Amino acid sequence: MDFQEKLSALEAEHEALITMKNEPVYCNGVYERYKNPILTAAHAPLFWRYDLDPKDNPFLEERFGVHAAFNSGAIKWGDKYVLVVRVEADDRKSFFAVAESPNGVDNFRFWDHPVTMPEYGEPATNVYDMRLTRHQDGWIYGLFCVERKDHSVPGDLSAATAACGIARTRDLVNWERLPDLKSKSQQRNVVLHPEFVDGKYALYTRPQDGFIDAGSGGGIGWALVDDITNAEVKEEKIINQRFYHTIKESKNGEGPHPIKTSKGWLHLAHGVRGCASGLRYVLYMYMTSLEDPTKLIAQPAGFFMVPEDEEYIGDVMNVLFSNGWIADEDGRVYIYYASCDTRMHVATSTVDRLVDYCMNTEQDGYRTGLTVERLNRLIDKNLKK
Ligand code: M1P
Repeated sequence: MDFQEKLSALEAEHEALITMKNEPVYCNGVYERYKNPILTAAHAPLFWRYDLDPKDNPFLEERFGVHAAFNSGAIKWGDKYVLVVRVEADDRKSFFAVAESPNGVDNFRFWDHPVTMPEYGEPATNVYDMRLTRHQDGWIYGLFCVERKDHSVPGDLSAATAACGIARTRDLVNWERLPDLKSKSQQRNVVLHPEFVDGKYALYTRPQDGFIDAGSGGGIGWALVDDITNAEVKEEKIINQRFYHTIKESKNGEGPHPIKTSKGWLHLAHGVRGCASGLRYVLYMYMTSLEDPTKLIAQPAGFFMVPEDEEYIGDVMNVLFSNGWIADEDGRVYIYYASCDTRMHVATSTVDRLVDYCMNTEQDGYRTGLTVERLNRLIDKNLKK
């Protein structure tokens, strides 16, 4: 095949992948999963990966490797469903890129250029996991993890620090970088609440002792901030705790910002526990009060979603992670989740079904006897019919 034939074949294959129709495959009453991942490394445009000049690239070799497309923030943008995707290059560095779909479940296409994120302070070694918030103040904020080398342990090549980067935009193209969040501890999974609370910006935080370990950080925290252009965590209250022998024993983290419903704020989060095959990341839900967003009002037992089938396999096995969802005007909810730090998927539900799930699924009793009692209550109710 000559250069043009090879390129035409690649283009046809790429277009077929992008335009592949997606269908719901499974429903447990709470949500539908979909047949195909919605974004993978192979969705990256060919003009990101190949030098398309036959003179400079006669063998049509890949010149820039895109390895993964995962952990995406999400926002409705006009009538489009838009993700700010964590794209990871072959060199392990990730960056943000915007992809849009006309219907939220397939036909996701990357915009031509990745996001050029301005630096703040020491340039980041890596950035990832952006949470998007259309805030009451009129800006769209992106909060994300900024990873830098930890210079205090020069002999340790893996030593790193995690901080919360803050940027804002009005068009998802031009970003104004604000100072990183000041905090006594390292921080990852920081999320901006969409409304002012007591006239202040409100953050979901995740204090952690080290880069990986949450350690003494008790769970998902809450902090009020006077000035988002100089944000500092002064006081932090844990609002969703880790707990022994649960799906969030090792750590947890807020997903996207919560959805406001008539019954309370609806939250999606990830919980992590250790097992023989490493850390297992699953998704779970909880709700907080509208009057007091720090007050837990519902926490269904266990996980909401876990990796299934091919979702188990990837760069970092046994991981589901979500930092983006979209609640449409008609009450439909698009839950964007990644599997194994490799690819993006969608699940769909509605606000009503998710609230019902949270309000009517009993909570964890923290011991097996209470789990059996919970099951027996349901069995007895059904058998009485
Ligand atoms: O590899 C799984 C996840 O590990 C981290 O999650 P957490 O912040 O809870 O420790 C993040 O690096 C996340 O991006 C990744 O998906």
